[in-house]
Amino acid sequence: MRKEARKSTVPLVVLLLSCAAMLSGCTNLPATTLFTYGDHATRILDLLMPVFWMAVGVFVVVQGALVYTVIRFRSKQANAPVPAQIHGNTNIEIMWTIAPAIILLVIAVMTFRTQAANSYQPPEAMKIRAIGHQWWFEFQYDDGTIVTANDLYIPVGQSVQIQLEAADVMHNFWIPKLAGKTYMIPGKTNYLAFKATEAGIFRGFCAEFCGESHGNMHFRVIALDAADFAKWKTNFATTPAAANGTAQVLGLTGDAARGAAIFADAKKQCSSCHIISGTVAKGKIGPNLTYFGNRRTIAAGMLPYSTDNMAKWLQDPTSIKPGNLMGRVIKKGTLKDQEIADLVAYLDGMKFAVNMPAEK
Ligand code: HEC
Ligand SMILES: [Cu+2]
Repeated sequence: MRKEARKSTVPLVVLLLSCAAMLSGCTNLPATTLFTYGDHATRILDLLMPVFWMAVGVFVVVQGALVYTVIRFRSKQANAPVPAQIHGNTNIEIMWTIAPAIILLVIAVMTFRTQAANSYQPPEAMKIRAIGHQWWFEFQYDDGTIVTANDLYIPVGQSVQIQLEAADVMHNFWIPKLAGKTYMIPGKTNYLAFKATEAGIFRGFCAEFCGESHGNMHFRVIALDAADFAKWKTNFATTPAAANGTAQVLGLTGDAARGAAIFADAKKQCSSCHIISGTVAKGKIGPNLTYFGNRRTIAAGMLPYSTDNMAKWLQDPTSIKPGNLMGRVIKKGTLKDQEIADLVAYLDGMKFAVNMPAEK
């Protein structure tokens, strides 16, 4: 009796769960492709919807015919004889060859048009270089004068052309609400052009399995109104000009000054993997940490940005993000609590005001 009850509830639960999963696709979740704010993603959606409804039409016709046949021609008596077998009706064969061919042709034409529109590179687009690393994204503006990571700032209403590259293995650049997936391939450059139509913060993901922390390789696109974007760029370009990056030159005091000294200290190794503009830190293995205080997240979306989370990261990067390259050198206990507090004060202090739009 109990066994039977379980048998009948399992399919129901599965059905309800899959309905919930399907319906959740219809709400404006951070990673949905059904609510778009960029031309590239909108063109894909404009292809998806008609194809979806055509598929619904085919489903209804085929399943309708099947259900009708099953009910209309079911045998009403037990041990009925096998009915006459019909095979190779020429008219029907022609009909169900031509009808799908027409549907597929329509879909093919629509697909080629979308592909052509989405691969067009407007010559006036603002050029930004994006490099995929295990497991974070690097962004360069103006031939590398401005370099940041994991937060991609773009202007609203203007086409940007992302020049996609990879430093180690293949990655894939995807911003569900703004632009479709494009590969980042070592030794090859791909181009992706798109335009954000509204200010907002949008989620981005690596969409190609690229190793242990592939699932932890996220980024944010921060689309700012033209004036705010121009301000961001100007502010970023005016890094504290200090050839040797000493605390005095940077105008730092207290914890932050000590943090700057630790960061610059070759023995602590931060400077051999990270760059901070205007300082002695010139390492190219990890993300550029210039104006780190402006970041939205820590370690490519692993933790929301906060000084507490930064301390957690510095205590033991591996426990936060398995396999990450920093964890090979900075292990639990490498940094003392006071050193962590100093580094956090230093990194958090490097920021300027940005008119942040809402998460979308
Ligand atoms: C062996 C090279 C290496 C060393 C040494 C190193 N880091 Fe890192 N660091 C990295 C890499 C690689 C990442 C990116 C990890 C990821 O997201 O996968 C990173 C990430 C970070 C981040 C988060 C960056 C972001 O964009 O969210 C901070 C902050 C940071 N490191 C600070 C430090 C400090 C402070 C030190 C010195 C105590 C240090 N690192 C030493 C390689 C290193
Ligand atoms: Cu990746």
